[in-house]
Amino acid sequence: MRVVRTQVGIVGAGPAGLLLGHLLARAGVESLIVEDRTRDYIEARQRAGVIEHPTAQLLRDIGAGERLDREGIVHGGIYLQYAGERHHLDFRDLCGATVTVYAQTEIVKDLVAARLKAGLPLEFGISGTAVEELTSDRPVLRYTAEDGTPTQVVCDVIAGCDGFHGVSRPSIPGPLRTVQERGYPYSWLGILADVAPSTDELIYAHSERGFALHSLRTPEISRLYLQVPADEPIEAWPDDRIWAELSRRLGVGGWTLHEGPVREKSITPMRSFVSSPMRYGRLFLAGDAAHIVPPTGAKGLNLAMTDVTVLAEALTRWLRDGDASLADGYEQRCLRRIWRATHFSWWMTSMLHRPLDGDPFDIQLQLSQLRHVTSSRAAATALAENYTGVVTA
Ligand code: RFL
Ligand code: PHB
Repeated sequence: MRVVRTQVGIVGAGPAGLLLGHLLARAGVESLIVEDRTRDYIEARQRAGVIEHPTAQLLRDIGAGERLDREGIVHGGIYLQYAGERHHLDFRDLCGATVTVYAQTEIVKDLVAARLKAGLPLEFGISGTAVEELTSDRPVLRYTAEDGTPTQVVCDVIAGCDGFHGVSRPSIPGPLRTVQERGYPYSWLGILADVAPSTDELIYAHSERGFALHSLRTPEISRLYLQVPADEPIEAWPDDRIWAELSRRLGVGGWTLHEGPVREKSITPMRSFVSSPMRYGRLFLAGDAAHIVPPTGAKGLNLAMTDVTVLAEALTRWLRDGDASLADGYEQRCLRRIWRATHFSWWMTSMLHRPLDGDPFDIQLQLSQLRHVTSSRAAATALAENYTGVVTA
């Protein structure tokens, strides 16, 4: 048995855990990050593609923005499409902000590289993670290291940054936890394709055949999504069916969708989920470990990053300066932003996805809302502020 001592034991090397480790190191607080997947796996896992203005700024401020500034693609708006017409929302004009297309995989690569370069502890491929003695002064993080060594990390605080399926949230006693959630009867089928994007900015399309999204990763790689029923098997979607369906849903007069080899495809269920408390004793939850939003508003990664920004400041005050007040107020400081993103993501999802029963009343409400957003400057500004993250909660 190996016994290690650190100030903050961080479970999970997703964007939340990696950024937290980075912020703590800058403030002189020690941490150890453990991850049950391999480095190759987390650096290739396809997820978010768009980051908010404040998130891009944060990465620059902490010295992790060099490649983001070189390779990130700044978008000044999005297209909203419905009833066969494509409308542009100009975020710069509406709220003076932009978003940046820079994939989560790249943020993870940058933060992993920075941590390893600084010689700070980050272990991949661990198993059997458990967080224990959470209400004592010395919570313990236990796991088996990649080489098979049973390990015990004695911490001042444990940060559960292990995503929706991690072990941290379920370690809070069930009777103390409350969950507020909403399920959706559809999923997203996502593809990554080796073909130049057929659009300069993202297209969110409402159509009679269901929702479709045209996003991108680089000038050579496109990322596209289709609404499919919640329990859809991926085998039902050979590549040519996916391209045909994308063309139908995204098609408007005079525009063509360029097709290319599909590099990867997967189906993601959609859920809104907010769990409370975000703290139990000396365990703090951040990011997807505490809350999930459907991807339609492009909020999840940004929310994870803002949680850990608040958490890093709170833990620094506590562990370095002896003042626990910010740690005590952690959840309260996060909740307004979490609920703003939860509302926005639910609203975008509800406005754009075809109801499974095709209820004409619901569809008319969606079309009315879309007409409103694309014709009223006030309504468009509300969307723009939420999407770019400059909204006040
Ligand atoms: P993550 O990224 O899930 O990281 C958690 C990490 O913990 C590890 N782990 C464990 N490690 C050790 N022991 C255990 N027992 C462990 N259990 C789990 C996991 O392997 C993993 O490495 O959570 P984090 O850091 O909170 O980050 C959250 C974001 O990943 C997520 O919110 C976003 O990807 C959501 N999202 C989007 N967000 C945006 O802001 N903009 C977008 O455009 C956007 N698009 C998306 C998305 C999510 C998607 N999917 C697949 C859910 C598009 C999609 C399709
Ligand atoms: C993505 O590029 O993966 C992406 C973009 C916007 C979203 C969701 C996902 O709303």
